[in-house]
Amino acid sequence: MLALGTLEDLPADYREKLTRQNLVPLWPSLRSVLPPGKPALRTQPILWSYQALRPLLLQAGELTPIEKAERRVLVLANPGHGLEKMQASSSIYLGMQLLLPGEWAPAHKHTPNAVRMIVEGEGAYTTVDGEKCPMSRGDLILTPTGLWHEHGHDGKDPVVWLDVLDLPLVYYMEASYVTEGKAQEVSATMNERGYARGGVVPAPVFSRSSDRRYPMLRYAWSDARSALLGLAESQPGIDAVQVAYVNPETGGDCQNILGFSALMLRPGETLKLPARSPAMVFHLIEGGADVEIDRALFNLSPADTCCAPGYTPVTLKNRSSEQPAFVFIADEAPLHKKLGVYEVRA
Ligand code: GTQ
Repeated sequence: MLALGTLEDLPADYREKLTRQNLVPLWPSLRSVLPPGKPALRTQPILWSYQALRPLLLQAGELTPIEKAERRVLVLANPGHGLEKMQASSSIYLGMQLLLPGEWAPAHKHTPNAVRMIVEGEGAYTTVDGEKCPMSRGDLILTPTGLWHEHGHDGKDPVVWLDVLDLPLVYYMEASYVTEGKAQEVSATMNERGYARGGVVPAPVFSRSSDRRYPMLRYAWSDARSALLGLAESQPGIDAVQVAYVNPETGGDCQNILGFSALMLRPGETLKLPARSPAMVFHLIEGGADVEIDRALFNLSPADTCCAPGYTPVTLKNRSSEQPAFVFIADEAPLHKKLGVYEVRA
């Protein structure tokens, strides 16, 4: 590829004239905005150890009352983007949130989509659009764009969950904002029970519940886990024991921008994922797994979280030859597919 002219090749007075007119020559920057063959990836493979972050999160509980935080979160930031950007990847934000017994994180709604993957503790709940969603380890709770949500805690021990938002993208779009609200009236709880059996959906004769853009807000881990075990048993030849969190009315991705799935690594299994354009996040729910991303090798213990840049092959390995390992995955695939830039490389 031909070397192009640089800024320094241009006379200083010409450059000043361009600047005064808010003009920029393309050719000195062409190779950096359109690098050959593969994007320049800012996202680095990074591991966030739960054992290392947990004491710091609990300390935040002592240092900062909930009223002074609104959301008491330590952000899992990727140094490749600069920590202050609070990004795990170009479009994924990750945060570990702590709620102590009796605390309440007040109602608001915002344009970015969020999900929560519950990490530890019992007795907390998120109320989303009037639906009370109890939290237990491994449950996935959606708070899609524009829906009111607040968090409460009636239990005895600290509750921690992983927030996954498309905030970096929505912020970049200059479309990120919040609206504060009053405590919601609870009008439903665990609507997802109507979807607990695959293949049948609520269909009352007088109204179709598919009118709701987000019919399912809570995905119980007990259901996802038993679906994975059932899949492994019924289809022993399957490439990957993986289930996607979908909108049960449409079968499509449960949210518009980020995709979510759960993966079971069978005892002794090594799974090679092809290089795909979207960045990915792996959070270990149960078991022990090694994740190889480029030249990085991470040994994940339960509640550890790591991220992989796009266009990079990833190998996941179950460390146990006796027990399955369970991994929660978030990725940018729905975004890439909608925008037409999705790629899988052999
Ligand atoms: O719980 O609503 O990690 O609004 C960041 C922004 C959590 C939340 C985050 C939020 C929330």
